Amino acid sequence: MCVSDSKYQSVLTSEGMMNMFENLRKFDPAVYSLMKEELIRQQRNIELIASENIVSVEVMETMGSHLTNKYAEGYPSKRYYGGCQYIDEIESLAIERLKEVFGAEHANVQPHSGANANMGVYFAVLKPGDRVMGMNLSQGGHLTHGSPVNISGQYFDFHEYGVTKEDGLIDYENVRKIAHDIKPKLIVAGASAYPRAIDFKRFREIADEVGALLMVDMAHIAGLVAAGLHENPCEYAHFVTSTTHKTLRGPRGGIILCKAEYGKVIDKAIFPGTQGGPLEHIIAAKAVCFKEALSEKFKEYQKQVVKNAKVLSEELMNRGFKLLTEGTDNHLILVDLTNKNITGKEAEKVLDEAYITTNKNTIPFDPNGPFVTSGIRIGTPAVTTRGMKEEDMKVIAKAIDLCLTYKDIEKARELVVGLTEKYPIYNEHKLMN
Ligand code: DSN
Repeated sequence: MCVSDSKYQSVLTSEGMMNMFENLRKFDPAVYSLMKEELIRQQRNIELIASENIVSVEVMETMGSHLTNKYAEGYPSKRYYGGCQYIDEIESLAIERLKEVFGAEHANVQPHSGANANMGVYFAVLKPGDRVMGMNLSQGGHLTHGSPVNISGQYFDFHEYGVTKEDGLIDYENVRKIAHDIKPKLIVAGASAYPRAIDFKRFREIADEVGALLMVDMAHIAGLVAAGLHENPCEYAHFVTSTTHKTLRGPRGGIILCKAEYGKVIDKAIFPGTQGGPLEHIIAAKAVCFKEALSEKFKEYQKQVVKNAKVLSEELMNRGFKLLTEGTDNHLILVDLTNKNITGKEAEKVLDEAYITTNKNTIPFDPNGPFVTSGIRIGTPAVTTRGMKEEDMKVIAKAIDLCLTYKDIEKARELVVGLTEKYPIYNEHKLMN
């Protein structure tokens, strides 16, 4: 759908975000105009994808900087290239800030993504064929936690654990039983579609009982952990991996935290083990993100993310939606659509027509496959960054209900546009909120 630019003048005029790209506009109008369309989409839509967020202008400026010009293979003060004196300081600053945010003993800020971070830990401590445990992908886990289509599932002998059919919560007794049966070398905890707090202490107890190492992938909840709203896995896990762009609200990238004794082996596994030159423009933007994460404002933001998710989940349940675990402790909600006579794939499409962006998601024991699914996953990080609060969550729940129950797209769209016009994503180069 083509949207008239005039409705989005605050975003697109001389004061607006696209003004940052004047040189690009002149040189490459094709890329520029697609970037503009995407900005309009982001401004117009309610972003409910639980793994997405909206970075600050400061993070964005740092990413799009001359730091991309520099090769810096190696680590601060141990590089394979000259001219790294300022890059060394930037990367060291990122490392120190990251350690402070999570109270970690050692930090590596070079992984290009969460998948690379996970691969780094596997490469550091496993040999091909070693036994590992990870959460089942269709019950809330992640591709890189041993899915057979991912390198993790093909190179290592992953065994799955999951949630109970009755309440959708992680079945810790079953985790324990599997661990005792197979004696894994590594247990992977963490999820990409699990709405409840994860008991990392219990995972560590199980790992200790069988002599396994524990890795926690906290990508989804990293911002909540940084703000003290979720148990910190660094207290219990030998290795903690994360992305930096979900609740943590930084640039797209990955990180690894670990106990000091594993620092060397982790660093070697990332470079030269699985990556080449680090992305120093992204590492600098990570440093900016970590500075933001240490602020009071960031803690307030994360509290609001959780409050918003709670209100949205209650409102959806009041409107007859079934939610996995009947609610949420964190930033995300998994809606089970089996009582709504619509698949996840159809729901995602219908919501998108009303400018509500979500993703279809399998629910535990899903009768449909991963391309169709019986659920949608929704999250509050991005809408909270825009400044939306509890009252706005009620409007979002109503708009979702209008789409999925009453099929009234027009009315839902009116509600959505009302909200997105009230909360611009960027205004005079400043992120709202
Ligand atoms: N793709 C991410 C998510 O949406 O949860 C995880 O990597």
